[in-house]
Amino acid sequence: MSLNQRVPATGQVREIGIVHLGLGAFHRAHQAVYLQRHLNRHGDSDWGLCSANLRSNHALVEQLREQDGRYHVAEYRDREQVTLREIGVLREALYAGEGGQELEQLLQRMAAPQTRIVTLTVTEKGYCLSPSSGQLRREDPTIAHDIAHPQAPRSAPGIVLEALRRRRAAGVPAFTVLCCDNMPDNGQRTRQAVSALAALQDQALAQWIEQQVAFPSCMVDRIVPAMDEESFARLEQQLDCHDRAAVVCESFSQWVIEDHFPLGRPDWEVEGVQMVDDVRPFETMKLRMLNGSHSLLAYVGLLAGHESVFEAVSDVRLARFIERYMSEEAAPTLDMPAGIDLSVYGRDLLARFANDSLQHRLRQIAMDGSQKLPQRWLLGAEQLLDQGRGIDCTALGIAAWIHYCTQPLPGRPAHVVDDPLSATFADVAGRFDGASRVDAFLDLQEVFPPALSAHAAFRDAVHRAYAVLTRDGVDSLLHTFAAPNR
Ligand code: CS2
Repeated sequence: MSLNQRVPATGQVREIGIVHLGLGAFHRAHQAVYLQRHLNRHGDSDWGLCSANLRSNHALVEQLREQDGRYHVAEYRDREQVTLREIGVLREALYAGEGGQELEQLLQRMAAPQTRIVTLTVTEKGYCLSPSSGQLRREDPTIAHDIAHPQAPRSAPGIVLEALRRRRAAGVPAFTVLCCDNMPDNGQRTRQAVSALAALQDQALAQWIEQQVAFPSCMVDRIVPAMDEESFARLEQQLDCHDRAAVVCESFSQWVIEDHFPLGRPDWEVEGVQMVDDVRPFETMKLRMLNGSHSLLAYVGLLAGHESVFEAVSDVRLARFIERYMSEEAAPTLDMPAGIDLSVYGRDLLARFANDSLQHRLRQIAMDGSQKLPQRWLLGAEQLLDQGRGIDCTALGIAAWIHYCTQPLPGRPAHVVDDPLSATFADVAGRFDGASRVDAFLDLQEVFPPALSAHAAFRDAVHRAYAVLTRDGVDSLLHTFAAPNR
């Protein structure tokens, strides 16, 4: 390891100004890094962080407390160049998953006047919205619980709502809610979740939220694989970093935020954050080009026998396939501000995917497909069909997803399908086979928007891909995509 650099955490946090829900690897390697850089630059700051986990990872919270909230982020440009950054801006770590005292502590922290921003990375499913329509899923057990017990909420929208209720009751102005999950119009979606839940409980509160709470949207980007024993061992051996709360990520990082923070915000732009009026073009670009490619690599790559993103893009056939998807099925659906060249963006993405110092597991990306597919593939596919264009790459992706959700991978034992709809998938797999299985999937209204589901050319393309996939295997399909004169 030749060119490595260490950046210690300096500066003094005066108070906690931001509460974050979802203390996962992504938050620690993205938002916390921007706040630490802000603190290092200014020497002191009112933008200290309190971060909480709502359901998973109690052990991480305990670990962080033992370390007084300090941990390291290893940013890999490649195998040779890594920056090891110390983070000290996280002043409080909470585990609110079991209700009780820590949930109360979290709610009090959110209700405190010093808290001016609440950020979230609770994954797509954490908002309890239907992935295809964006409407609140009232039948979701967590939402049902929060309707019955609004003051001891379990869902992210329920917690935000209870904190806002307390602020309103105490005459404290509303904090700004900043969603940092990979959803289209993510601010608007979060507003929808919180407002719909409020409307079921208290009309006056719902109205106050409508008028007083800002929900700016933002686009976040950094590849941060889940940590495993191999990554910890590498940190110890290569960087002498013995830290069980450490995170490994790529050196690239991007954050584009809609500039609407009524109670103020850190001067993020100094740290390279793009503050804009309308984040939608950036968000759609990232969801369809980066995340869309990721999901294709996950389902098609796993079928082709690969384990990681790096391994998958090193397979020339898959690299070609992704290039085609980006140029023929993602880029034509995007309308970008001047100065953004999508072919350069696409090339850079492939170079990022080829970073061999990250062990980004395809199985991690394959999780929660039902929540991810609409924004990554399906909204774009609708647009392409309207323009009379083909959707072959997307159709292969959907066929591979159906395969992944219903059958073991070739030559492998059965795997766990980690998805809120896994029971539905198992039921479909038990009752239908072949073309009728494809029909049952395409009829899932939670995932497929009605117009797309009813589109004959769409259904045909997926049926064709699935038939070839099950008859001839993934290799034969990838071969067609890699052919130069296709
Ligand atoms: C990935 C994302 O797991 C996934 O579904 O596509 O986590 C991706 O790595 C990030 O959005 C990159 O910014």
